[in-house]
Amino acid sequence: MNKQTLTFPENFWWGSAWSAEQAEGRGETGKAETVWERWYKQEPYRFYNRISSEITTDHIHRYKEDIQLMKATGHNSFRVSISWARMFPADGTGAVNQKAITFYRDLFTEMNAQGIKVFANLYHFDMPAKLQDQGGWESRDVVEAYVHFADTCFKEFGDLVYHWFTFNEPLGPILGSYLEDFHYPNIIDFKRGAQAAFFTVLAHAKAIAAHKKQQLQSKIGVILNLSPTFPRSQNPADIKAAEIADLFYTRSFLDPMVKGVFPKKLTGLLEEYGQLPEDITETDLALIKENTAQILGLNYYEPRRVKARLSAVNPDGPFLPEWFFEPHIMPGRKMNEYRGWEIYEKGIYDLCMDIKNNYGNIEAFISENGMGVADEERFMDEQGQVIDDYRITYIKDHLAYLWKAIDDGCNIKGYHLWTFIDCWSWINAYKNRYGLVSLDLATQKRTIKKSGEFYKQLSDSNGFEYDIDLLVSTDGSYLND
Ligand code: BGP
Repeated sequence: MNKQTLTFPENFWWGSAWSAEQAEGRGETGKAETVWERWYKQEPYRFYNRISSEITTDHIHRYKEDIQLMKATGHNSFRVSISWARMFPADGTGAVNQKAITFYRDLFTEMNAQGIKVFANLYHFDMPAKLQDQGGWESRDVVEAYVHFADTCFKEFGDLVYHWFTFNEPLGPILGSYLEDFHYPNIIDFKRGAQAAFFTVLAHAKAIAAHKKQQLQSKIGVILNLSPTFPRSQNPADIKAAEIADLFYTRSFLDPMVKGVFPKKLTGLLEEYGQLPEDITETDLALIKENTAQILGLNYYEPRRVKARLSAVNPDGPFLPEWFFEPHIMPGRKMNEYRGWEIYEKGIYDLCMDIKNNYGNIEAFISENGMGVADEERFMDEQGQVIDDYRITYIKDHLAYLWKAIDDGCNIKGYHLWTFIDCWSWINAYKNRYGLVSLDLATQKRTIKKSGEFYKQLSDSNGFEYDIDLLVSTDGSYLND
């Protein structure tokens, strides 16, 4: 045992994040149909227990109470997303919705009044369905509609927002919609996905250009889901497999959005396999080069472990990144079985060091990290409080490695947990609960979990006591056993 107090830099951002579609509920302001609402109408059986995003955590009606809960759980900052469909209820374009402006202005004003910095994200998987019908991110018109939406937000809310983000996890919709069948409209087509990815990067650059024109005090950046990639072994075939997986999943958005250029190895590979997007102009590339992220959010949940493929690829099957590698299931790994994700705390350190060493030590923060657990009622005490010691352990173990990364020179400004109050998790709906505050779905009653009380202490003391010897070992036991 070697207990030490791990103290974080002054003014560290303690908070959490969620998104409009996952928490607001439809409300009465008027809102265009989103791809999630459309998909639910078409295939409700794809959603856990057939729960849609109609009501979710009903934040739109309860935001004042929720802001009090943010304070009670130690938030000095919080990330929301602004719903494009709510701002432009006709079909994502046309006239702006005054009722949506009033809602977001009231929400942000109240957050600021209560000492909670507003981190506003412009896109979190929630495309207006009619714009998806026009091609979604495969369409230049949709890029222009997004930039108009972004520009409107800068003008309407620029005085209230501390930092802006163009996208949350832009890789997610590409994987979900074009490669892995977990987002509407469930296309399997790499080349179309590559075009959509390219236009997402272009939309990011154009939104940054629009933000610069407004000359706001805030910074603008992007939030990426990044996993450090580990080969199974030092065998050259495993190393090559890991290098290619890393290009597809980590460098694909990180390089163009932060450095302004696409990795040559990736574009070379796509060219060789005839998968490069066709609609790319020199003007696009120049815009991307000039307008890069000023701040970077890092969503970290799990490492990526990879090995060389065992079997040959079916040349008649659709092209996929997995043509070049297979996931490696590391013997002895620690799992969050509910979500199927490995828990590897040191990965947060490796990720931060990558950003320090290879991306100019850009100002960054952990924008998501967290543990979704099913049936948390099991852990309720007689007063109805969830005693989630496993979540407290998870947070501390990750924060200890984050502290070490900062100690080793990483430019990390904060930590945001996923999430604040249990919210709707896309196709998993309310299966896994992530919150510092539990939600009774039937009554919408909110109750602070034990982790919420811990988070308040953590934020108040800007640190916590930790057995620093644990930084070199991981022991495995988590769930209240
Ligand atoms: C991230 C998303 C969030 C959130 C979280 C947890 O990838 O940005 O929206 O949902 O993951 O994942 P899930 O909800 O799939 O369990």
